Amino acid sequence: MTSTTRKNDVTELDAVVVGAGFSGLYMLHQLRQVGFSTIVYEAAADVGGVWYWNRYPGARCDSESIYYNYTFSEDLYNEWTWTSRFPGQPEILRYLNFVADKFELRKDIEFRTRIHSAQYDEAANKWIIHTNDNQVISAKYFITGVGCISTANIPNFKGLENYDGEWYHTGHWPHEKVNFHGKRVGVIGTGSSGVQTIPEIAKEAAHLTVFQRTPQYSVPAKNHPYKAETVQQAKENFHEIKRKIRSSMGGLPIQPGELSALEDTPEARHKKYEDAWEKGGAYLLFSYNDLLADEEANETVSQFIREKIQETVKDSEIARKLTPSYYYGAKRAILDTDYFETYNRKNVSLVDVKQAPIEEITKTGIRTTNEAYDLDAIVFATGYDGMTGSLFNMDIRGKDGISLKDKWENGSDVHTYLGISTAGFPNMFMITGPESPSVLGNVPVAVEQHVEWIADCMEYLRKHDIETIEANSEDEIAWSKHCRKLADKTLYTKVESWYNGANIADKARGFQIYVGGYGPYRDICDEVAKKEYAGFSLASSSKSLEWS
Ligand code: NA7
Repeated sequence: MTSTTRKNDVTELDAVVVGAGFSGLYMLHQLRQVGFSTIVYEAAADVGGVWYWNRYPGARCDSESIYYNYTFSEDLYNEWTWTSRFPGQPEILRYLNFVADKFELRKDIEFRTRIHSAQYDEAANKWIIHTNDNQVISAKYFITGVGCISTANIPNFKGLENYDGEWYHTGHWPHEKVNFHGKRVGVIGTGSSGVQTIPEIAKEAAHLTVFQRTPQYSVPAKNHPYKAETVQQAKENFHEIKRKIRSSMGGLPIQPGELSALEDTPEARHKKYEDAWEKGGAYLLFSYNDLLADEEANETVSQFIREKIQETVKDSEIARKLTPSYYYGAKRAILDTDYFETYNRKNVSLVDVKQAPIEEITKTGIRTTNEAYDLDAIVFATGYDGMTGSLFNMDIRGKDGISLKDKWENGSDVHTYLGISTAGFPNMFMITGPESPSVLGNVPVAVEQHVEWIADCMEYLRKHDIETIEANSEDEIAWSKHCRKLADKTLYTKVESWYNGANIADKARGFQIYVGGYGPYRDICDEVAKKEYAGFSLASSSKSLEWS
């Protein structure tokens, strides 16, 4: 157990970490290794982060199992054996429990404890942290591992409180099995969660009505059980895999093709797309080097998927409603198992709520501007308040009592330095914060890079008797500008998505992700560390040092 001290009912620590998902678990392990007293505070009853909460039928990761894990420990990699190409939620949760057990992490995690405020006390150079159960903690470092998509978005539909049926959000699914047998079920939302759960619910429900606002491009995952030799081979190639995914663009050992989609003949291009489609997974988007940058190139792959939808869905009117027109991949690319096929079932219907919006949740179901639908259960697959939502859920205040929410103008003016820290909030680090590459790839790889960088930084500060580290305002403005400049060269900013806050009514729009790739971003962070934390102000108790 971490050696904590208590003074006047205040727990004193070196570091407080928020969240016991991939980020918090590894952060705790790393800080323990180098001797910082650390406690993780977690609102859930156990480890897992989003994988603790996302228990909906069909919940599965879109990254391949053998890459969707930690690579900091070869022993861990060898001891765990994934069973299928894309891991389901129960298996990922078992993995994270295995990690917690192996490294005895639970003894330094306080479960069922939500941090509701963290305020920097400048005179003491400490973060004063309050929890929902009235604990007060004083820590030198405040580290958030809250994930980028963990605060559920339940749209403010009129009348939900009057609804007599059951309702669920995919991101807060009950632990016990929800029984849809013989029931009329409505699913609102066709993002990743909707696309994964719709085929599963359709198998059980008497009737399923899908309420779709924006149609999705989705590619078959082609999930299958792993052969023993595939996993064995991965274990034997651990170092190679680790090296490749850490230096790759998206945390997977796949790099975008070398050609532009427009350099190939239509026949060659079609063959390439067909091959990628057959392989399943992320290959399609990686077929060429400009599918996310060039409108014309993107149209070739978008059209390819549109044709697949029309071939799969038998009813041409339903196929038309399911066919998207925006740029494939600019909204989060999705993998599925039998999503479009599900619309051929007799017990499934599709309602276009862009054309006829939901007006009200009534006592008996959902009423759109066109029609009323009686439902025994409603599933909100309506996503998350992404990127900033979970940070804003805590009242985080830096120097002079300025809140993070105010500094970032409620999300409309986010500035960070490297997505790890923000000026005015000394000794605070964000794991996969806004303006880091975070969600644009295989997230555990991004998590490990941030955790290792932060732990190294803290060791450096301790070794050099440095008391505070704080991002310089001008450097974070330059970083934000750099992020936006890169993003503006892509199609991400030309489509409405949760990446830019457009999924939530009244949320400020802004694309807050570094699109330059995991590997290049790692090099930038390493260079900053090598230059003794260039872009940060470092202060010992007696003197202040500045590099920029
Ligand atoms: P997403 O991808 O944000 O999807 C949410 C879905 O809910 C999407 O289809 C939304 O339509 C729809 N939505 C949201 N609000 C409404 C309202 N008010 N009315 C109708 N439909 C609505 O969340 P997921 O949980 O599926 O996936 C999140 C991420 O988790 C995913 O990208 C992976 O990274 C893992 P919209 O498209 O905004 O028009």
